[in-house]
Amino acid sequence: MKLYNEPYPAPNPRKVRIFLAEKGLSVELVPVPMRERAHKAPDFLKKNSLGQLPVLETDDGRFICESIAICRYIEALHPASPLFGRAPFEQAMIEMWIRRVEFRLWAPMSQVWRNDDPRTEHVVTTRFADFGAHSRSVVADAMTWIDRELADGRPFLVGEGFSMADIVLLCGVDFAKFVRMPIPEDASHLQAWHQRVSARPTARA
Ligand SMILES: N[C@@H](CCC(=O)N[C@@H](CS)C(=O)NCC(=O)O)C(=O)O
Repeated sequence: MKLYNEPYPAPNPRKVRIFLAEKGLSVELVPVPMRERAHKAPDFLKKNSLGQLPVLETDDGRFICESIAICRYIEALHPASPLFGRAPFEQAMIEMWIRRVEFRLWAPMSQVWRNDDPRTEHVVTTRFADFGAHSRSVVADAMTWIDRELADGRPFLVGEGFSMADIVLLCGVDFAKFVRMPIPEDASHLQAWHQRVSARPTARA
């Protein structure tokens, strides 16, 4: 398998790298330099027509796009130490939290990146500055809400075990900081969770 990759701070390939590291797996990483727009080159568009990273090339030469789909594929091939849960209820909770974090945090965060960050000005031609600025407060609200959810003292988003939901939240929170939206200072439960998951060696993947 090969992972078409862009290093940190790109948050989506990072999800897959952390997932692989948690599984103790390594795959060939193929650099696709986004600064050089390599992800929009005709050859790469044949792999992913949306021109986005990451993409996984399977051993038989097929391509999987979307970070969560890639991780689910790897989980199916390597089910030991499951990161998408074991029992049906746990699986449902992990799915629920992945979706909640994607919709509540990642979606507005992407809008800040696209509409209200000077580093994307040269590529995003139609920008809505007010929408971008407003999205900052939506991200802050999402972090405050997740902080309240974690106030029950559970160590991870879904109870006692680290899961894919934590990977999605970690990569989201770290990219939000890169876009100048750090965890609010009074969000102590989210801060503690962030320190806990960042201390895992796999967070550096
Ligand atoms: N939903 C996709 C999102 C992929 C994505 O947006 N990747 C970013 C890099 S972190 C990208 O390729 N951005 C360029 C673009 O959207 O044109 C996933 O989870 O893989």
